[in-house]
Amino acid sequence: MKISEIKLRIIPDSRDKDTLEGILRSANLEASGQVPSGKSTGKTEAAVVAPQKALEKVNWLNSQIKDHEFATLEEFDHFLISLDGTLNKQNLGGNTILSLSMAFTRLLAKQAGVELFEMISKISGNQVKLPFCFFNLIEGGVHAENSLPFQEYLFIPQVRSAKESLEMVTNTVKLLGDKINKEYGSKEMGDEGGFTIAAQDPLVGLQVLQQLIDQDKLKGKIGLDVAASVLLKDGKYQAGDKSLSRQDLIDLYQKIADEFSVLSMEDPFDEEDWQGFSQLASQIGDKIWIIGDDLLTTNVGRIQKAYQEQAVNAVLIKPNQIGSVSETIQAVNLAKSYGWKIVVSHRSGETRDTFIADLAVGVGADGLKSGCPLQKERLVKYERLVEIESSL
Ligand code: 2PG
Ligand code: MG
Repeated sequence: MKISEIKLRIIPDSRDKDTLEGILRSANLEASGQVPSGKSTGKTEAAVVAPQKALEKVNWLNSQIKDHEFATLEEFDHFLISLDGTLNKQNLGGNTILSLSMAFTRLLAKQAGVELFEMISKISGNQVKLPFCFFNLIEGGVHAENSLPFQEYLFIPQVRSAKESLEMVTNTVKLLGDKINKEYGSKEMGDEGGFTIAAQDPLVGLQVLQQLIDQDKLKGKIGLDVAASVLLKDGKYQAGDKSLSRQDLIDLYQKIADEFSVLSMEDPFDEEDWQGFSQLASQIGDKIWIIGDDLLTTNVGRIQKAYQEQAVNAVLIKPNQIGSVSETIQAVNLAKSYGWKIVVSHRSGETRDTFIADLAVGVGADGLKSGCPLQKERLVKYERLVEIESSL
């Protein structure tokens, strides 16, 4: 495929911050991709270039790309990656490259007359599968002021139907909001549209969700994203008013695993605390998904290291952490070869692009984490899953 024109546009994200939309034209086809941005970011993520700076490179990009023929997504991505010429994509920005890489994947689907998820399934060599929905209902950490120390309390319906999962949560969020308001007087929402709770004890978020599960108002399990990198200060983890050592945290997680219906724990330790991850994985990894996010940054090198260290049994996949679709797929396939669970994820600053829903289905992921459906940017991804489900 030849690209006749590259365009970049600045659009607002869910936090009203500028982000990029990349648009590609090939003959009479056009496709685009919008990129999100994170707040609790891993240190080894691809660089983000200011959208205004990215726009200044469009003419140059157009001059470089004309006359090139791309047979595959990988060829297209490698072309941009080599134009960038740095290890962390700091010249063009992972955001610029990813927006164009998403657009190119959509062009391939359009050209072949297939759905995006079908194209991703073909490119990645994986069978299409519907993921579990990871709904972020209660927020804390850096995504919510005056709330719990852990970043996300997720509810995961244990049904492989996006339609049923979304209905269950939509029918219960009002009840949850009223309960939190009555018991804790918290009214604010977090960055991803979830509720906040003005309390210091990290167990409170778990207790609230567990009560709804015990009353049969919610049918499923709980997931946690501790996002522990932001908790580590001077060698100790600051969880609310408590200062915890690695061993204290391991004991806390053991208690949580024993007392609550927990399916997954994401980033339970700092991104360089490999020992914490390995100890926890050997202690409770046989029954809990230990998910690496900031730890792994969708990066094959870090995923390999985590395998050697036996640090996790699951990976969070965020395309903008690595900055292209083909590298994202490589990360998924490597993690799959280790037998790990795959959870595709949005970022805390999101757009209305639904690419990750197709990605999750196309690579056959086990989960899709897209925040709380009360916020439009999050809802559209779950709705896209429902649409895909009804087409299968
Ligand atoms: C996370 C994400 C998304 P952020 O930590 O998993 O929920 O947050 O995009 O801020 O890194
Ligand atoms: Mg995370």
